[in-house]
Amino acid sequence: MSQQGVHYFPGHMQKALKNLSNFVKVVDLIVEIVDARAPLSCRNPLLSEIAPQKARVLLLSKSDMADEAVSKQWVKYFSDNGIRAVTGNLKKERFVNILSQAAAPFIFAKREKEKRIGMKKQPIRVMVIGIPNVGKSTLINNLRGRKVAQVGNKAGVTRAEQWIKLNDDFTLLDTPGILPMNYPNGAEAIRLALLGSMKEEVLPTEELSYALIGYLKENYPQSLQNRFGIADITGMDSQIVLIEIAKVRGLLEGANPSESKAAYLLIKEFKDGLLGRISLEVPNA
Ligand SMILES: Nc1nc2c(ncn2[C@@H]2O[C@H](COP(=O)(O)OP(=O)(O)OP(=O)(O)O)[C@@H](O)[C@H]2O)c(=O)[nH]1
Ligand SMILES: [Mg+2]
Repeated sequence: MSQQGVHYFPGHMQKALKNLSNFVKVVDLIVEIVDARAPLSCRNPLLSEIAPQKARVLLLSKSDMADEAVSKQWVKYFSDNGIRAVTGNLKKERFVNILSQAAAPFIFAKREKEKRIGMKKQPIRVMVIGIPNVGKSTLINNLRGRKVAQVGNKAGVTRAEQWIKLNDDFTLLDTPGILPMNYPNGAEAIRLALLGSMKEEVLPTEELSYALIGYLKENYPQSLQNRFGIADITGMDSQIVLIEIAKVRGLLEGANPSESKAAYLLIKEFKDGLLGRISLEVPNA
């Protein structure tokens, strides 16, 4: 996965970044969400470096779609680098306890201080940040126990910040996804496009599908067996793989198998997690 650089920074992200630097002043804890399938590529330096003095938890979302063994390696990798990291499925597991546990020392310190200065109990303010489509709003809904924030499997669903009161201990801030302005490393941009964190128009679907097939060939050669009946793609030309997919699914252009329709379908099935548990990067790769 190495292509030329990509420049992409929509106007609403510029505004969101400016807002963030104001909000960050009033929050106690930052939850930075990254997709477990490519956690390093998902870390936006504009966000990772914001307010380094504030307490932070790195949450690797979508564990149900990632390669379990690789996710374990990632959690260890971040812990080894002094970053508190947890992984999970935001649609299934209850995260309230994880949040309470992560925030326990801050709650304690805050309550002590309030007592000392005779102040009324204030909730811990938690800001949820990350690039688009990693599950920020899903986490908010998960914690709240019902749908209070809009979610969707595409980039840019949340457009404005929103405070949500959870209970006496927590208030949450949902924020719009923000990407770095430049991707000098095209491979990172490809990963983010495959995760649905970049708008589909930014990178052409066929280019993406070639990158994905190339990666699967080396790392998950049997991943197309279940959905498309292609037993092993090792040694297969990427174009042939697309033609096979087109044949199996009856995707035609005129009388011929359509490579572009197959590319679109393959990417969609990957994004929906239908190809199985696949991670797009491993630590120190
Ligand atoms: N399978 C799975 N899907 C998830 C998980 N977390 C979130 N999703 C899905 O991922 C998509 C994006 O979730 P959102 O919560 O809208 O993401 P966001 O980070 O708020 O995105 P923006 O508002 O666009 O920045 C939705 O289709 C969610 O249902 C998870 O842990 N597992
Ligand atoms: Mg959102």
